[in-house]
Amino acid sequence: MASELKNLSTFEGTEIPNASNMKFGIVWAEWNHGITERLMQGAYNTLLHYGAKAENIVTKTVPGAFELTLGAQYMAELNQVDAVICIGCVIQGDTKHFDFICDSVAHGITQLNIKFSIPFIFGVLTVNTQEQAEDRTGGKHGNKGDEAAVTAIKMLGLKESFNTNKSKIGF
Ligand code: DLZ
Repeated sequence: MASELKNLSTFEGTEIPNASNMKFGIVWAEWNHGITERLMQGAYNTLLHYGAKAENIVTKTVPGAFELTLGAQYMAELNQVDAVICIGCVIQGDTKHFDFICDSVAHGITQLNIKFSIPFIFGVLTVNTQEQAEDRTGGKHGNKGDEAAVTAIKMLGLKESFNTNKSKIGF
């Protein structure tokens, strides 16, 4: 994620593979809908921008960030996607809910990466204020949905690079 002084959504100096033969799932949370919809749109449009076909992008909603893990698992099991982008926004409140939800979804998505061996991207804002969320959904820090999409494409490019450079001595 971008630091306070950086907008990583410009992708300067990075090579981004063509996504025309890649299939993506986007699972996004309904909580903080105004924010998550912008993240989802950013991710969706960025996938198209790098060549993904609309028919190869499946989107589904879940109630809140806590449900992203299971929603993403369903997406991987039932939709034969190459990568899943998980989108949510958790805003700090007065209780400990924030910590439990953030820990749970970060841990859950990490486990999915390992279990399925496909990229599950952590496109979840964990912010203190609504303003910080706005800054990261088309504001001064870009759109983190765009970054999540580029991360998914890059991880699939990485996977493909291993397929095309297989060891000649059989490992
Ligand atoms: C309950 C809750 C709270 C307090 N805050 C958020 C939030 O900021 N962002 C979010 O995506 N979801 C929140 N939720 C809902 C939980 O993620 C979950 O949907 C419920 O606890 C039901 O399991």
